[in-house]
Amino acid sequence: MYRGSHLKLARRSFAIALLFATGSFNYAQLANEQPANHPVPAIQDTETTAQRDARMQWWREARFGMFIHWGLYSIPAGSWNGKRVPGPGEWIMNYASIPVSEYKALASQFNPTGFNAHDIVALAKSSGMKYIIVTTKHHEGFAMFDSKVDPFNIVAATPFKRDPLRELAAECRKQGMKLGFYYSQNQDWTAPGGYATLKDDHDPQTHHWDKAQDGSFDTYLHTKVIPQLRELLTNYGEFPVAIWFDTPATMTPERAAEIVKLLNQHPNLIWNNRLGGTYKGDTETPEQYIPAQGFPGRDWEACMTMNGTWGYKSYDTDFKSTETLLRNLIDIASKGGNYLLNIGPDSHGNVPAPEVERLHQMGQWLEVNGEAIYDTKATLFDVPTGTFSSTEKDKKGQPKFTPTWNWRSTTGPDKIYIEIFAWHGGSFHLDKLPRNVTGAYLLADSSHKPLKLTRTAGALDIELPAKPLDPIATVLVLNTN
Ligand code: FHN
Repeated sequence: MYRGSHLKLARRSFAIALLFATGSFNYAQLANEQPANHPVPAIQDTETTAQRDARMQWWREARFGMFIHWGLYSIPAGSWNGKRVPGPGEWIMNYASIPVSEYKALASQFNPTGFNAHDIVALAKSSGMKYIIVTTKHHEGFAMFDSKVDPFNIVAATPFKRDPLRELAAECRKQGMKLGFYYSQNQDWTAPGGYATLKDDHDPQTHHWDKAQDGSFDTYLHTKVIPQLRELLTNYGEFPVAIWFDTPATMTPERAAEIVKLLNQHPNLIWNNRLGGTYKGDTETPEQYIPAQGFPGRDWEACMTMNGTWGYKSYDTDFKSTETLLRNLIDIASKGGNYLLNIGPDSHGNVPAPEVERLHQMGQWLEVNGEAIYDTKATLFDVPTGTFSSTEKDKKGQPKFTPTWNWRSTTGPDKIYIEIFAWHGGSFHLDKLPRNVTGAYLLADSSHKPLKLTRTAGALDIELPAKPLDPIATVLVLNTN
């Protein structure tokens, strides 16, 4: 029995390590598999549904947020010693096994004078985004804020000397934007004892590639993570409204509980499912994919890049089209989730032009059609949004899901929104109606001219103009009661 459970544990740890190594770790699965008898109960374990609804309200209404990955990795921008390094830009230190002292030396070159908090917040705003989550310390271990705890930070170690978080917080306050902080609690490649994901040329025991990384994880937790989280939670006024943890790996329930004690002191805070140590947090966080059915009964947020990297990579120009990004937003909203879309500013603090361009275009669509996205609920239609392959598997070994892009639907209290991608003109047919429909119009038609309805035995046909009002998605509104 004892031996068996040990074996199970070993197999499980191995599976987790493998999943991390292959980059296909399913945080939600880990969180859901484990019992909720935490050493320290989190707010989520004790609050009532009404309290939870009140806490989550702004987040549920928001639907669209900006992720910002910005750190020292924007200097090498994907190349080291003249060679292109595979993997996302922010992983360059790990992928290229860069020694700690060499990596830390990047700080003395970091002078992003092009950074302008006003412009970034204004960009998020004009794109229709309602909140920002910014990396305050990514796996590289560099604090992008004024930290008294560790001198490896943007104020103490760079010629820039400014605290971008303070500037972002001030602008978010001014422009009415919510601000949350990403913090890599487990991985830290420059602090002794910080965890690192294993790669081929790392020491298989420690996962390290430099002796300077060796040390005690618990010392790192107590001398860097917890004090820095305390700084982040107390130095920026009403912000952060959310904390975004990442790659929980070696966060045991006891370690996570120490962080939860701190989080519990901020009862309105929202935090995700990646703290680790059995804590489920508030939100599921599918990364780079949209689940076929969302996460019924759970709040969730799909985080995605516009190209193939989170942190800036000078040569990654493989940007998704605005059409794809807008479809993603609509698809996610139709499944009751939020879209956290990433930008990766360069080492001067500038946001790459293709990202700005796409965000502006999304904002233009939302300006007209935002009513169909913000503060809506998931679809009421039981219509598949794609097909599962009987032969191909996805990264998690599940049947591969391929979305179809005909239409999606989102729900308001007395309206059903139908976002039509494939416009056939003439008419739109619905077999079954989840609510009684009293009228219809197109959201982009400012006169809201009523559309002709024809009912036949429970089905409904809505007469549509020959051409769509938007080349990507035209929203049909059904008034319902
Ligand atoms: O390793 C990180 C990665 O760099 C990025 O921050 C993403 C964002 O969700 N999270 C991790 C991988 O899951």
